[in-house]
Amino acid sequence: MKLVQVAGWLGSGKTTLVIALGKGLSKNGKTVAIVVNEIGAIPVDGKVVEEYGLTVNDIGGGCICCQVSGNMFRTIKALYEGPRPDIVIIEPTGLAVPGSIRETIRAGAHEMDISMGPTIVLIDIPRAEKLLGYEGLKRLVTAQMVDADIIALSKVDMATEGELLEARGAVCVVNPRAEIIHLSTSKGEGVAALIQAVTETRVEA
Ligand SMILES: Nc1nc2c(ncn2[C@@H]2O[C@H](COP(=O)(O)OP(=O)(O)OP(=O)(O)O)[C@@H](O)[C@H]2O)c(=O)[nH]1
Ligand SMILES: [Mg+2]
Repeated sequence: MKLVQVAGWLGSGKTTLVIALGKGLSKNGKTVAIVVNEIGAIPVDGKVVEEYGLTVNDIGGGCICCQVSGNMFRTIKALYEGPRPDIVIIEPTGLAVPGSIRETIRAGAHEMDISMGPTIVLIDIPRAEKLLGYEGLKRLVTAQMVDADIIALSKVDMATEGELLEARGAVCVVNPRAEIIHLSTSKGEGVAALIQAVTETRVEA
C-alpha cells in the first residue's frame, strides 16, 4: 500500500486532481482509496469524489496535520487491515503542512508494509501573486512547498506566461529539490505525468 498526498492552499485544485488521479490509476488497474480531510462539518468533497466510484474515507473534526492526526492514522490502519488498496491518496485541508502528516505516518507505520509516494503540492497560479505576497499566507504556503517532492503549478490554463515564469522562479527558490509540473486538470495537462510519478516514485518515509 502506497500513500500519496495532494496538498495545497484552499481552492488550489486538490479535489479536482485527486479525482483525475483516482480515475487514471483505476484505469491502469490500481485499486485506489481516497482520504479527504474536511474542516467543516459537511463533507462536500467526499460526496463529489464518490460519484466516480472511488472509495472515499472522510475525516472531519479538525485538521489531520494537527488536531485529528490520530483519526487519520486509524483510517490508514483500517484501510491496511481491510481492503488494502494499492494506492491511498490523501487530500489534507488547505491549511495543512504535509510534512507533519508524513511525520504521523512515519511514527506509526513501522508495523505495516507501507511505502511513501510523492507529496504533491499545488500552487494556484492565477492566485500565486496574492498567496506569496501576503506575509501571513506566504509563511504557510512556503511551509507547504518546502515539504513537496513535486510542486504542481495549477490552473495554468488561466495563467499568463509571465505569471507562470514568476511563480516558477519563486518556487525554485523555496524548494530547489522539487520537480515542477505545469498542471491544468481541466484541460488534462500534467495529469499523465503525475499518474506516472504516483505509480513509479517512492520517497524515503
Ligand atoms: N481553470 C481551472 N480551474 C480549475 C482547475 N482545477 C480545479 N479548478 C477549479 O478550482 C476550484 C477549486 O477546485 P477544487 O478541486 O475544489 O480545489 P481544492 O483545493 O480541493 O479546494 P478545497 O478542498 O476547498 O481547499 C473549482 O471551481 C475547480 O473547478 C484547472 O485545472 N483549471
Ligand atoms: Mg478539496
